[in-house]
Amino acid sequence: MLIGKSLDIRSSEITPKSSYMKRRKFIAGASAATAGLIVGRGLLELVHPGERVHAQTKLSGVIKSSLSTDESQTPYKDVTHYNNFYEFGTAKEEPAEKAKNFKTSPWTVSVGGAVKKPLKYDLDALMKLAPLEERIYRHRCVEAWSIVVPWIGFPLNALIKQVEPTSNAKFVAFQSFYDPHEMPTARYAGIAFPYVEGLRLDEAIHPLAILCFGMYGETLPNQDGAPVRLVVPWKYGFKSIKSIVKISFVEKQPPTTWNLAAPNEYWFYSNVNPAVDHPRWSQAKERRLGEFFRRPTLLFNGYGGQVAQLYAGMDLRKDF
Ligand SMILES: Nc1nc2c(c(=O)[nH]1)N[C@H]1C(S)=C(S)[C@@H](COP(=O)(O)O)O[C@H]1N2
Ligand SMILES: [Mo]
Repeated sequence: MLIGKSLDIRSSEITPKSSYMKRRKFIAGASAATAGLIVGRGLLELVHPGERVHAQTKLSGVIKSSLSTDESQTPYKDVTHYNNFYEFGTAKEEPAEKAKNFKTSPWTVSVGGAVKKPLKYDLDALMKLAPLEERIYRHRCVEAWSIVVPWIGFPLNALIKQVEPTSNAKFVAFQSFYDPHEMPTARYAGIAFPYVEGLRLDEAIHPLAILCFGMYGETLPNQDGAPVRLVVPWKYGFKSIKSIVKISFVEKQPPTTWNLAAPNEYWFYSNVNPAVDHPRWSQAKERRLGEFFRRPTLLFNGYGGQVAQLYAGMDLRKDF
C-alpha cells in the first residue's frame, strides 16, 4: 500500500517528535483517494520538503502505569541523539548515526542458568509475556545528566516468574548483543564487549525494574537499545543494559562491564546517591537534558520510598 510504504522510509531524525507526529497524523488522515493522486515520495515532499519519515512502529494497547512521574518528558530528539551505547561509539551523537542499520530482527533472548524452565524467546513471544505499560521514569546517567522518558515495557519479574528460578539463583546476569562486524566502532571504546550487567535477584524482582521494548508510544530506536533493554530507574544509567540477548540466573555476583573497566569508579550496586561522589566528579547535582540550571540529584534517583528497603543495613559508601 502506498501510504504504508511511505511510512517505512527511515527518518533523517532531524525533526522534533511533536512535528513529525503531526505529519504522521496528516499522512494517516489523507484519504486513499487523495493519496492516489499524489505519488509516494511526492506526498512526503509536499508535507515536509526533503524529509523522510522514521522507522519506529507504534505500540498499541499500552496501559498507563501509576508508577510514572508527572515531571515533564525530555524531548524525543534529545533522548535519541544524546546516547551512551559504546558498541556504536563513545561520543553522545554517534549511536544515532552508527546504529542506523543495526539489524534487530529476527531477535532471540535466551534465558537460563539456575531456573526450572530455561527458555529461548523470539521478540514477539517475549513482548506477549505481560501487558505493555508506559512507565515515565527519571533516568540518571553516572555522568551527571538526566532525562525523563516514557518507556514502554513490563516488570522484569513477569519473565522471572515464567522461568522459575531455583534456590541457587541469587543474581541475574544480562548480556548485550555483540558483533564486531556490525559494530566496527566498538573496538575503539576502551571497554570489553559483549556489555554485561547484573542485579541481585530481589532487585530484579522489584516492580520498578522493567524489560523495555519501546518509548514515546513506539518501538525503541536502535540507539536506545532496540529491540529490548533493561530500565532500572533508581540506579545509574549504565545498569540499564541495551539490546539484550542473554539472561542467566546465577549464584555468585556476576561481572559487570563498568566494574571490569574501572573497579575503583564503578561497583556492583550503582544506586544513584548524591552523597557518594564519583572519584573524578561530584554526584550532588545533575543537568536535565533540555534545561539550563542544574538540579539536585536525589538518593535512589527519587525512588527511595519504593527501593530503600532493598539496601537496609548496607553501607552505601562501601557498596556503591
Ligand atoms: N549495551 C550497552 N548498554 C548500555 C550502554 C552501553 O554502552 N552499551 N550504556 C549505558 C549507559 S552509561 C546509559 S546512561 C544508558 C543510556 O541509555 P539511553 O542512550 O537510551 O539514554 O544505557 C546504558 N546501557
Ligand atoms: Mo550512563
